[in-house]
This record gives sequence, structure tokens and C-alpha cells, in this order.
Amino acid sequence: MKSIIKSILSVVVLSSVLFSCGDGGSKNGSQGALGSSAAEKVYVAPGEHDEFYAFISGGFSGQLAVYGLPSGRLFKVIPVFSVDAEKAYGFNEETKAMLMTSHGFIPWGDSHHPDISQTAGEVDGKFVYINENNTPRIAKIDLTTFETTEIIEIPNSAGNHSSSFVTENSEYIVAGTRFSVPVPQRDMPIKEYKSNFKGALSFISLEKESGEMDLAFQIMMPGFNYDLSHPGRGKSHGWFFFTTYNTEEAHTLLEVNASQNDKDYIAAINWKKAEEYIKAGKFKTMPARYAHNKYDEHTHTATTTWGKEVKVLDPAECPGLVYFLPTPKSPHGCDVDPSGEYIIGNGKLAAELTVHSFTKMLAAIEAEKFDGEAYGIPILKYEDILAGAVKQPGLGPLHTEFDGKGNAYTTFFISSEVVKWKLGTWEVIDRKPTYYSVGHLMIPGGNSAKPYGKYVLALNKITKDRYLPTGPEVTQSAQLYDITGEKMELLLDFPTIGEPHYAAGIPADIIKKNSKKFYRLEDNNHKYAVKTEEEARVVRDGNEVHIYMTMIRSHFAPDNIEGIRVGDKVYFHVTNLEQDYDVPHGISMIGANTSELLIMPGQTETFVWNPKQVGVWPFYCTDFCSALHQEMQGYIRVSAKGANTPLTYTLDDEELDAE
Ligand code: RUQ
Ligand code: CUA
Repeated sequence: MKSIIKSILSVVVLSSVLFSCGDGGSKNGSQGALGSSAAEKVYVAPGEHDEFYAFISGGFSGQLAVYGLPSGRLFKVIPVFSVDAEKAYGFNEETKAMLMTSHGFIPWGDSHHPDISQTAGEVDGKFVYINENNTPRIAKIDLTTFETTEIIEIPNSAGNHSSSFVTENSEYIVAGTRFSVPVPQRDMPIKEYKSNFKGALSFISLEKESGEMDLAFQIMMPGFNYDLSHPGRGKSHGWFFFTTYNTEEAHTLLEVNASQNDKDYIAAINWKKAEEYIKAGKFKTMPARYAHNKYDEHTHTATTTWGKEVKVLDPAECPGLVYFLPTPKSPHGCDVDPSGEYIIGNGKLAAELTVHSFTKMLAAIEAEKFDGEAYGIPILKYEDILAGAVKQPGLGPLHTEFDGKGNAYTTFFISSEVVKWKLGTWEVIDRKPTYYSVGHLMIPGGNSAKPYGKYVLALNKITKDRYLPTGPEVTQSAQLYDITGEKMELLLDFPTIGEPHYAAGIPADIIKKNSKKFYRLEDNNHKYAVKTEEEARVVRDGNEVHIYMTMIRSHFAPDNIEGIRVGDKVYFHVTNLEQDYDVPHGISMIGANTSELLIMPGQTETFVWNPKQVGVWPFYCTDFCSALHQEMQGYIRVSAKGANTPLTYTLDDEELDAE
């Protein structure tokens, strides 16, 4: 988004005054809501549940937040690409491997586009996939536990933006490179960009049951910028569409140099054809090193394996694999309607909204009516594939979603509005302001054959005066509109975590029945788990001390440990013995250079403590778990380096000698 903001900065400054603030700001917005039954429509009575889950990306927070709609209440921030001290993600020994990459351990990421897995074209609520933009990765979140359970790194890629959208039976998710780069990476002059840099489009296959990701193949495209993508569906199932900009192949001052061409392209990829080429062996195997991190629900531990190569298809050598659809002008969003017939390219700098017809595209391909080629990829004729255009829709179109009733909703960043228009007639039906400068929008089930067209959520980039000020950094925000009538109705503003990019929504009933209540102790295969207090113990191995600890309302076992020395490396392996819903315990140690642990019932987690000072140091439970939570504590006696204090610990008031 930042690049768009820059490239149209001058217009933005002007128009945000004209359109946004001038529109009346918070006063008008809230009066509109007061003048109707808006409050009632978003009111979820105490103890009642919301109708939809919304998974909203955190952008530069690197996380994914879970909200309820229509209330806009925040339930959970799921740590994905950034460490999270609250949940010990990336701090405890078990999850560090989740953030491993070919560049080493990376504590931060930029999360953009969540998408929910699908069965037969409908969101099935099993998994959410989300891309990381900065160090190209895709994560899988398991919707029984709402935890990140897998992250795969994408090699040959940079700025993983056109990602990670799901095909209609969760066959694939994709990862398209925003920045083209030398492939393989090497030391070369930047001014030799043109025709030497490449853009990899990656197809990641998904295992049917587990949803596990596998880098199936890459298509090595010309050195354009691949911005966004969406899968075909229904009649266009088997195809994937990617918007491109910078078909000029500029490498400096892109805001000018990449805005020269009147039209860029949507790249139409026939991935079923790609599968045939792979089967026929028409690929090159390229060496590649990428991390593949998996969290095991039974060992409660993540491990990294390393990918070593990738199958690469060259479109120039694979006829029928890729076609270019000319699309005005630096298109951003690339959206496919629920029927699979219409492909919408939102040209950021275009006066109209271009809609391509899949049927016409196939006919033109059949007739081989091409308008030349680029790097061996046939270019179709704009007029031949055009379904229609929405005239004067607004300024700065970004993204489009659908309500499943024949209407489309497009966001306009510069004119700060959501515009409703009709598929087929292309007429504008309604427009409503957003506060302010909307990026993505989301209708639950939006990327599927079956949208739940009750609400649209606008994800705004700028809030200015909408909320109480909080210094120079003000909150980011979403806005909820009722779309059941002819006209849209603004119902609610609510703040979001980080910068919301895309979001995914789904009826709550599909997910909530599968939500896990706790981890079963008998299934806990963690290497350092102890399942009863009797097994709790302390073991020294040279400088390393391993504490096998349990927690249950409202004590730790052991709770007093003596004989630790300065310079030791002390591992707290802590198992929560509870087998009940909603009884986590936490643990933290004074002076530990890491986060607390927050351990779910049946789970084991580990943190490392390096005692640096002689003394008797307390630890305690960090989660208010019972009436006697404040009693849930213990002490560790630390002696000097080389001291011979015997290693002992207390269990049930009894002092025991360590092994
Ligand atoms: S976008 S800068 Cu999803 Cu419109 Cu990312
Ligand atoms: Cu256990 Cu507080």
C-alpha cells in the first residue's frame, strides 16, 4: 500500500481534503448511524455470540486478529510472523523454529492477505492461510486451536504480495513476487534489471486433510511486479489471475517510470496445464534453500526442515500456460466474481474499472487472436476480452468483493468510498464514504462461490479525527456496512490491530463447533512433559539444569529448588496438568531475558533462564487462575559459580535430592 500511497500522493493530499474531511468527518458519520437502527444492528447482547468470525490481518504487526461481526469485538490476536511476549510465541523453546528462515531467525513479519480454506467452492472453516510480504513466507493457522501450525518460506521471491489466495477445493495457494529479482540471486548491477530480473509465481499445494503446504512448482515470469491475484472458480476453475504493474521494467523512481504504459497486464495462468507440464517432466530443477516449519500438536513443538530445490516452468517453453490480458493502468486488485466469469482489474491510475470476460478470453485463445507477445507469452487483444467497464466509478480503485446477488463492491482509495455496482450492466448503484482512504474490503466468503452478502467491512488506511487522539500514532480502523438493501448503510467503526490489509470472514457456526477446549494430557508427547506431580524432578547435566515442572490450581511442583549456580543454563519445562476448559496457567521468573509462558491445559512449554546473581529468586503464575492464584509461586536459590550447595527440590512439602 505504501507504494501506492506514494505514487498518488499529490492527488491524495488534495482529495483527502476534498472528499474525506470535507465530508464532515466523525460528526456526519455518527449522525448517519444515529438516525437509523444502526446501533441495534450491531448490538450483540451480553453473553450472546456474533454471527460471523472476521480474521483481519495486522499488516506491519505481522499477526492475524480475530473479531466478531457485527459487533467488532476483538477476541484474539494470533501470533503468526512476529514474536508475541503475551503468548511466548517466538520466545519459548517450542515455537522459535516457527520463525526460522534461510536468513536465520526473524522476529517480525508483514502479514497481508488471510484466506480461508475451501471445499467445493465454499469456505469450510478448517484453516486460514496468510502471506508474509517482507521475507516471503506463507503461514497456516489451524481453526480448531486458532494457532499458527505451519510456515513455509518461498524461495526466488521478494515482497510476497500476490498471496495467499486459495483455489475452490483448496488444491493450491499461490505466492507471487512483488519485486522481481535476479534468479538465482547473485551479485549484479541493478541497471541491468531489464530482461535479467525475473518474477516467480509459486504454487503451493495443500494436503487434503491436514492442509499441509508443499512448494509444488514455480512459473518463472518476466521481471514485472506481481501485485495481487485471485483464483478462477466454477467455469474458470483451473486458472489463476495475477495483476502486474511495472511492465516497463523500471528499477528506479517507479512512481514515474512504472506509470508510462497505458496498459499493464493481468497474467492468466492455466495451472491445470502447469500440472500436465510437470507430469511430462517439462520443468527445470533449480537449487533453492527454504525453511519449512511445522508445529506438532502432540509434541507441542515446532521443527524446521529445509527445502533444497524447486521445479521451475518457463512459460516461453510451455505453450498454453500463460496469457497476458491488457489491463489499464497499473492495476492493483485482481478479483473474480462468484460465477468465475468476470475478472476485475482495478487500475489504480485508470479512469474506468475494467472487467474481463473469461468466456471471451477462452474464445480469443482458441482463435489464436493475439496482439504480439512479451518474452514468449501471448498477449490477448483488450477489445476481444472486455466484458465491460464501469464508467467514472471513483478515484483510485483498489479491491472488489461480491455479495452473491449480482453486485460488486469496489474500494476507492483516493475518493475514500465504497462503490456498489451491478455485474453485467456495469451501472453504479450506490456509493458511501469511508473514513478514510479505504484499502481492502471484505464480505464473508468473499473469495468463494458463495459470499454471505449481509455485511461489507471496509479496511481503512487513515483515521485522522475518527477516534480519541493518541499522540502522533492514531488507531487503524475498520467500518461495517449493512448491504442487505439497495443502498449501503454504515453501521459501525471499530479499531483494529496494526494496519488491516485483507480480511476473511465466515459464519461462526461453521467454526465454533470444532473449536478445541484443551489438549489431552495422554496425547502430550513433549520430550520433557511430566504427567503427574510425582514425576516432577530436577536434573543436572554439567552446566545445564532441567526442571521438569507441573502446574495445577494453585501450585507448582517443585516449588523450591536449591543448588542452582550462577552461570547455569536452567530450562523450565512446564506442563499444565489441568484438563478443563479455559484454565491456562502462566509462569515467569525474575530477571529472565525472555517472556512469560502462558500454558494451555495439557500443554508443555519451556523457557531458559540464565541466573546471573546470587540470591533467592521468586517465580509465579502470571494468569489469574483461581482464588489462590496469588499463592501460586516458588523460589530458586542461586549460589555462586563453583559453590557446592546440593541440588534439591521440594515436592509436596518433602525435600528431595536431584539426580
Ligand atoms: S494491498 S500494500 Cu493487499 Cu491493496 Cu497490500
Ligand atoms: Cu495458576 Cu495463576
